[in-house]
Amino acid sequence: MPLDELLSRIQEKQARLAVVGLGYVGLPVACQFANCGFNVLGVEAQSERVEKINAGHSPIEGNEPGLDQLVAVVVSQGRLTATSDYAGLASCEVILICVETPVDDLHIPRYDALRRALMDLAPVLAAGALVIIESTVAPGTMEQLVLPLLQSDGKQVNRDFYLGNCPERVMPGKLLANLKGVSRVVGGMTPETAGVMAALYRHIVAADLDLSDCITAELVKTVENAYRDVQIAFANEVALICSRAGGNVWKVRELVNKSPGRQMHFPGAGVGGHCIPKDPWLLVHSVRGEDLPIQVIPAARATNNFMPQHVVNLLVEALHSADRDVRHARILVMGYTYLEDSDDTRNSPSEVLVGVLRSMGTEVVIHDPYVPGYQGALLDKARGCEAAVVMVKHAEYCNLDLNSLQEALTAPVLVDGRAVFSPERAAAAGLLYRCVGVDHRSG
Ligand code: SAJ
Repeated sequence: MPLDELLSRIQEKQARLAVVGLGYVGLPVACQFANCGFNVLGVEAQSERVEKINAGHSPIEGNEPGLDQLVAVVVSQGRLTATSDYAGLASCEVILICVETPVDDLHIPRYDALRRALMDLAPVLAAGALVIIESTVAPGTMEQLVLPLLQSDGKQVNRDFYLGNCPERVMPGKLLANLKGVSRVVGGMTPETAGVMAALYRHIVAADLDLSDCITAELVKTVENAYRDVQIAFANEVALICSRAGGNVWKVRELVNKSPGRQMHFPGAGVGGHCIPKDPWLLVHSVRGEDLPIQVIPAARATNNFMPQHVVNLLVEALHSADRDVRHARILVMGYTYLEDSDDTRNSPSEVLVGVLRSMGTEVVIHDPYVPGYQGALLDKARGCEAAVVMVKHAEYCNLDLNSLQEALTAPVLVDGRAVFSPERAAAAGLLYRCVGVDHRSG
């Protein structure tokens, strides 16, 4: 099908869409296209997800406003159907690929899911179809991996099919809102393809659609998250400096940000989640092997990864000040998710902290209001513990009565990884208090 014919069918919402991968990226986008009038086929490897979606329910964990209702509506209207079978893609004219693209322990991208999706799609890809990669990939992946796999049986891009890259910018807890309200880079293998892609996304995106090419789209996505990681690492490094230089990084940050053009991020107990710890490595991978001094981005990852250990160090020193040995103590860890008021535990700094403490012989009790198995009355869990360590700034913790906590803890020590409390509030409650980025010796 010529591109202009596909454009018309997209504009009239006649084009049959497919979304491969119905996770926190694919499911919302499949629902939004279905909700605006397209017929959408969702292809998902996990059969239990397929069943749940076809029953009209969202399999996405956590609080995603409007998503469960939207799944019910579009499934009941017959506009969204989920399957594990790739054969149905043969009748689709636009195929969005939204599969995971993790990195391994050596920071090498693991494209198994992407490779499998492309190898299953290539043989059934309809003539004139448009393939759009929404997954975050290392710059250069479209040219070096995606294109060869789709052309593997002799098909030729821009003749037999069209190809583009439109990275997702979803954020957990705001999936549907962000999908509509956040701008997107629309990278086409040709400017004409980018134009057709923009016509498609215009149906569901109210924000800017910035037309570009694939390498730019790949770079923007990985750079925007590497930028955030470096900014957080800078704040964490300043916190480490303040903790020994007699300062309070939280006050320093507030005053630094009054200087025009400064926007110092928040230091803390570490950097978790599914995007920020991974995307900097995808960016760096694109120039692996080049003789370039790529230092800032890897160093930022190392600084952010150190922060859970820094919190352990604060705890060891505080317990020592209270004549306690952390190896024979019971410690309450407050917060196990990677982000406040979320239930998402992926790459959580708390997981690292708990592992370090347990390797030292410390008994660890975990509380998190959002994680099944760690819920319950905080003070009940605190009772009998020597110390409490705050790793996540859940709203529930902000209102905690520190006098009650002091009565429950036996040392009593409070280590604050997110400046939820203050030295003054803690001292008033009789707690021995340590906070990331605050030099407790400076009074
Ligand atoms: N964090 C800090 N200090 C900060 C900000 C975050 O320590 O100043 C920590 C958080 O505690 C968390 C981790 O970093 O452990 C990541 O937090 P995040 O706010 O970046 O949340 P994410 O991981 O959900 O990031 C997503 C990203 N969105 C996409 O990739 C589409 C990111 O680009 C967004 O900037 C971010 O959401 C957002 O702003 O909500």
